[in-house]
Amino acid sequence: MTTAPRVAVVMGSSSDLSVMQEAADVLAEFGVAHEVRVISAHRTPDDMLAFGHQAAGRGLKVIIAGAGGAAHLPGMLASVTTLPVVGVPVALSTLDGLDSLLSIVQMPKGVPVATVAVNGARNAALLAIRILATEDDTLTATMEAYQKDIAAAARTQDAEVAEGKKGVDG
Ligand code: RP5
Repeated sequence: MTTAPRVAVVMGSSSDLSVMQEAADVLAEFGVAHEVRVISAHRTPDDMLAFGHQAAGRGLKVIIAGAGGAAHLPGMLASVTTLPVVGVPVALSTLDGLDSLLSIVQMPKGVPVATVAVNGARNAALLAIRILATEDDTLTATMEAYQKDIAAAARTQDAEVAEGKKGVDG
């Protein structure tokens, strides 16, 4: 039996996958059932609207939406669902992702998209997991363990730099 996805990772093009795969990888690490889809606000607008309208009814709890350039996918999904939408601005080969960032973050009042950093797919997944963890004690415990791990890694860096084991040359 397959578990119904709780998070959807959607993107405007398969060219976004190199960035968005990290979100899927983090969800897998945390054992969160998810689906990964390519749905374009501009090329398949009817599919996008159908996906957004059906998302909550299908049992999804959070949508992570990544897009680049004229990045309308996260905002348009947010306009047709009550689910939280986390937007990932994907950097294209021009403009360094600033175009994507501004397209996603500058939403009008009433239609929120929680926008992470340019190419910030990892944090998008971690935010989705935190949202799920508010009603899932197991996920909360896994998140606490993850936070301890990154704290330990930072303290290791501190010790290495303080002891002079690591300099600017690595
Ligand atoms: C956006 O256009 C996609 O999210 C992608 O970041 C960008 C370019 O898409 P391709 O032309 O590479 O398919 O809608």
